[in-house]
Amino acid sequence: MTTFLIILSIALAVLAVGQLMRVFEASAKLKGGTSEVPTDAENRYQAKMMLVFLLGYFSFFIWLVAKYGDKLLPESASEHGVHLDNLLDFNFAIITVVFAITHVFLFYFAFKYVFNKDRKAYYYTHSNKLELLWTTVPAIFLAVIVIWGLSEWIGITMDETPKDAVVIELYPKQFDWTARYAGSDSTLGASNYMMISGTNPLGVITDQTLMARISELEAEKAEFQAELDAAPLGGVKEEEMTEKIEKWDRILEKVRSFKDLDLANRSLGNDDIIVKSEFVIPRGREVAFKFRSRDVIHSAYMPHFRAQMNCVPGMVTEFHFKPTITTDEMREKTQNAEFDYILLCNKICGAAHYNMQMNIKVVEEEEFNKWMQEQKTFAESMAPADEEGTAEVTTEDNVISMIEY
Ligand SMILES: [Cu+2]
Repeated sequence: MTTFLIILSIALAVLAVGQLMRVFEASAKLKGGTSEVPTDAENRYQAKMMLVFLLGYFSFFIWLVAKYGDKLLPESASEHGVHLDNLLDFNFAIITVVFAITHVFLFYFAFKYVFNKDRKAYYYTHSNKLELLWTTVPAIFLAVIVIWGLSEWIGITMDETPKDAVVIELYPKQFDWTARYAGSDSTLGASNYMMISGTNPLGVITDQTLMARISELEAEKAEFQAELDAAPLGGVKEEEMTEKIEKWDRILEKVRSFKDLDLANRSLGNDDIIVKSEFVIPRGREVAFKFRSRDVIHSAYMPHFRAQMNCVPGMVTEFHFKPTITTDEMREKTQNAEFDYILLCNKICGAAHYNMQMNIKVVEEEEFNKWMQEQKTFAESMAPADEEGTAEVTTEDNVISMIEY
């Protein structure tokens, strides 16, 4: 309501000023005193106002930079982030210099060359030298910016990741994130969205999940079959159930084909570590991120690390970076005991998009290794609650007999 009233008052004020101007013009015409051509005094007054505006404009600009200049981005906490900040500063420097020069000229010349009936304008049409100058100089600056930016981009997306990198998959869905560590073998286990179930939110393919998924799909199909058998012939229900069964057959066929992954591949996921709500990364070691998406396009944004990547359904995107400041150090630097690094979704992906975030904790390497040891591996977390110890890994024979019964 307040906003509406403010907008209404502004609109009315603009209207009132417009009407006043018309009254003023009409009365001036009646008096017959003013002409359309301004007098010399009026011109000199306008010229001086140009200088006043120039000063006010720049004072305001300097005040803005002084007051809000540090509000752009928090301190960078990754190695390449510092380079990116330098690149951004380089851009700002160019923009500021050009902005200052052009605007000083614009308003100062309006003042200096105020109308004078004894002066004739210099007729000047073309200069090859000038053309060359204002084409080449910006071209050189643009080339520097593009090559600089591109080399940073290649550095975090295409350069080979070091062997000792921590490999983490970030898996978004509407509306949360799940992180999966590659575990001791540094390789993420195979995965597929058709494998996703209540206990396997990322669809990781291991012998155990494959068996479970197949029997789950079989059971669901049997349920649909029972409903189909009970449905009256020719009804909507019959059509619906037939379609469902056909769909389930297609999924089953695909899921069964995962047995073609060799045994080694089906065991890669066993040591993976899946965490929610917060993930931990070590300072000073390269972290290689891989992104998938379960539903729509999301975007993994980690502002403190100057990193952002789209997460696209059906493909894997990736980048890697090296964190340089631990969470504890950052808390000290920012004088904020509650500071946390954060992963945000930066693509408006639906109603609860705003809530799609995950804390990131940067710790020293020893602490990271200790934390990793404390986490349950995927195989352990899949073990039924009534069974003690690690999950039993099924042999290939068992899987195949399950699949081909
Ligand atoms: Cu999202």
